[in-house]
Amino acid sequence: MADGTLFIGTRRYSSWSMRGWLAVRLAGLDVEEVVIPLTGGGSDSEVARRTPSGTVPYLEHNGNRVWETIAICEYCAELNPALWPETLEARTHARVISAEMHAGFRGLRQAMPMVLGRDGAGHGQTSDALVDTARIERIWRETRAQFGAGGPYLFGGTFNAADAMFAPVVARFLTYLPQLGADTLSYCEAVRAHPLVDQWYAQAAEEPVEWRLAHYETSP
Ligand SMILES: N[C@@H](CCC(=O)N[C@@H](CS)C(=O)NCC(=O)O)C(=O)O
Repeated sequence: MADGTLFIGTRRYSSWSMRGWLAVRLAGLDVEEVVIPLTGGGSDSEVARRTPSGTVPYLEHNGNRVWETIAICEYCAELNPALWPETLEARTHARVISAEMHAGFRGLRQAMPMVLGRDGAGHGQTSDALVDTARIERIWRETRAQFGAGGPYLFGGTFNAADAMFAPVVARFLTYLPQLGADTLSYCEAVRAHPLVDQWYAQAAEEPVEWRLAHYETSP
């Protein structure tokens, strides 16, 4: 029997679920997955009924109840410290940029919603989204320059919780194709090729088309 349950939303759309799922899988937790098709929210939605905060991801594990993606990452790192880098300096930076991701980039998130498999080239390039894009490129560039020697990820050869936090941004960049530096593109390719990210995409592609929401498929 599994040690708990991870509640996630439609894989095609749910960027926060993707992050939480990656953290849980990186940590190797044995949990059953429950996918709740997203319907656009509301107090009577299934997500609202089945989770404390009315949001996914939501993790129940060995009696612990964890919501908020950044808290799920921290919980997973308690059980598998390799989710954060080894040195205090790198670990601090990983937490800082993950917190910045968790709290920010609203312009990008609104204009370029995650829609895996959609051809959105050229869409969503509002000025706010492009400001966020530039900031994210800078974070990735500086992080990799300082901590990423010897591997394709933010902190080198190990895909960690910080990469998980930014994986849906990679998905957005690959969908909407804003103008990006060569170093950004090579990071995006590495993240997209990671086996867990690839598994998430493959499972998203198998979701019923009835789960699709016109709002995400056609806008902005
Ligand atoms: N701050 C939350 C945000 C989670 C969130 O907004 N999740 C969306 C799906 S990506 C959600 O559950 N929305 C409610 C719904 O669609 O019913 C976190 O970090 O986990």
